[in-house]
Amino acid sequence: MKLQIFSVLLAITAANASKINPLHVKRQTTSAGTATSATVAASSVSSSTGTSSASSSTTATSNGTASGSTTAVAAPASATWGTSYPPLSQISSGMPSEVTQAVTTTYSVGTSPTYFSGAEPLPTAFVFKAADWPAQDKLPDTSSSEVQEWMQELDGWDIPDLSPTVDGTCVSDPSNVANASARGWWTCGGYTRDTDITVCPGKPMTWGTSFDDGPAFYTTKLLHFLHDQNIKATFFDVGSRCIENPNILIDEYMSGHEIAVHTWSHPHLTTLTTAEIVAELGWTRKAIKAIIGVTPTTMRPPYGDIDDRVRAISLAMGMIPIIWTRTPSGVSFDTFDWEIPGGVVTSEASFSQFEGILGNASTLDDGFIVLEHDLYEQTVDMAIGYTLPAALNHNPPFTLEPIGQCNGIPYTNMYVESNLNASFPIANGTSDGGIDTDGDGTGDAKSKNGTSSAASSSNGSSSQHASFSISATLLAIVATFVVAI
Ligand SMILES: *[C@@H]1O[C@H](CO)[C@@H](O)[C@H](O)[C@H]1NC(C)=O
Ligand SMILES: *[C@@H]1O[C@H](CO)[C@@H](O)[C@H](O)[C@H]1NC(C)=O
Ligand SMILES: *[C@@H]1O[C@H](CO)[C@@H](O)[C@H](O)[C@H]1NC(C)=O
Ligand SMILES: *[C@@H]1O[C@H](CO)[C@@H](O)[C@H](O)[C@H]1NC(C)=O
Ligand SMILES: *[C@@H]1O[C@H](CO)[C@@H](O)[C@H](O)[C@H]1NC(C)=O
Ligand SMILES: *[C@@H]1O[C@H](CO)[C@@H](O)[C@H](O)[C@H]1NC(C)=O
Ligand SMILES: CC(=O)N[C@H]1CO[C@H](CO)[C@@H](O)[C@@H]1O
Repeated sequence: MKLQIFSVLLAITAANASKINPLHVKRQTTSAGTATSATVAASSVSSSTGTSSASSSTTATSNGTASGSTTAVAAPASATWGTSYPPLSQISSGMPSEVTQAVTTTYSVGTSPTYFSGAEPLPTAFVFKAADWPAQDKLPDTSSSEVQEWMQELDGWDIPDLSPTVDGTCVSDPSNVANASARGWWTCGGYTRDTDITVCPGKPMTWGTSFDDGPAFYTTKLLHFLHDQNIKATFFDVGSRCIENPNILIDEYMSGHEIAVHTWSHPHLTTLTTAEIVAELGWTRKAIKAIIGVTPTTMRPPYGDIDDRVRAISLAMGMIPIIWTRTPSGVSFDTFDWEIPGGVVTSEASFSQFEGILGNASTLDDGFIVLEHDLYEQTVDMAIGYTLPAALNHNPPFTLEPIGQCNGIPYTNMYVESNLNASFPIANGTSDGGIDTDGDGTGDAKSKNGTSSAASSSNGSSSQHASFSISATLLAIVATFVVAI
């Protein structure tokens, strides 16, 4: 609780002081359409109007396709890339940007990862064609044939008929907040279900390490650091970023990091219709498959915004939701690193938050999961310079593992193509043999033979959000800002 109040105060103060819009708008617009620029002003606040995402969507130019190979022409590697970082006090919204570096390792088409068996070879080099994909950083059209096809994956599932939340936050939605426990809404009260992954069970002092919102320009800096330290992590990748930076996604995957889905345009999923949620997850899954040849079996809802409807949709599509740890006393393991680039939280405050997380983590019987990001230079510098070293140098030290691994999920199960476990990600139960995802005490049916065994229709919540727009999202985000996730 203290943690939340602290961040709320910080957020209010900073938002009032600077009139800077929240990061989450910027976070999905900064890199869109600027893929050709070697140096990126990670803190260009001018994009915070929320309109640039729309205009930039046609300019994504990530091809990176040297013939027969999947590697872009790399800038010469600097000796300090991944090892140098600014003093803590200089990690801020206005910090000068370091020149970015492309991936330096070439992975030929047809190469397979060597760290697990049954891995698919890398597919034909990804070539971005605008016509193949929805506009970046916008809700994909739900009437496309792709989305209609993916909707059929919900057949046989008991998708709870919950109306979308107002904006995915607690402040503007009193009636859904009152029902938050019943609908298993994590955002307001931290409600989880047994199907959620939120810790590393039975592995105290183990940090299930992850980074959200890439692959992006400074991800390569983080990858260098992780490589040097022999750390593997889980990357929750945004579809709009994947098609922009395919070689960075390949580098993540081939380097032994786990790849998971983090939606196409980073919305609050509980606000969306069922078809919109399917579209957000489906297009991201498709982008990852197109680039690295495998389909993730795990996902993270942006902002942790999940309820029983989002859960059931995600599981029906074969993806287990992963959030981050919240202690019984309500301390959410969010570093607020994502608020540094917008000038809302200082690097010192974020790091102090992280030290509190490590302190709390030391008392837990389970390992833990923390929210951190690789989208911005600031967040990468915080990771390589401060948070990761703090955990490694802690006495006693923490063990850092990817989240699947710390949950006993082998690499093979992290991807549909190599997964041989019929009960994973969820048992194909009969009408009462599945796992209870909605908390009603009965199993939620999944009929893999295509026969719908559940009563509810697969497209139950189809009321159209016809008026959904970027500006509506922006307003929602501004409204939420004080409720920091
Ligand atoms: C993408 O490919 C086109 C055509 O081959 C080329 O003109 C353009 O420079 C490439 N962009 C990048 C970022 O590689
Ligand atoms: C509250 O949640 C329950 C369980 O998901 C649901 O059946 C019910 O319709 C919800 N009530 C309201 C008012 O949203
Ligand atoms: C847990 O986190 C809270 C909030 O950051 C902090 O006040 C508290 O000191 C932490 N507990 C430990 C044992 O570090
Ligand atoms: C298959 O997955 C289920 C569900 O996660 C798990 O309980 C079981 O141990 C797995 N079996 C094997 C052989 O890995
Ligand atoms: C398909 O699965 C359902 C539920 O599990 C079952 O009732 C039905 O008999 C199955 N149909 C076929 C053709 O196997
Ligand atoms: C949605 O439901 C309607 C009416 O039940 C049905 O006609 C339609 O085919 C369904 N669409 C999908 C994608 O399942
Ligand atoms: C739990 C359950 O019903 N598992 C079934 C999943 O499907 C396979 C193949 O159809 C069955 O053999 C399992 O019994």
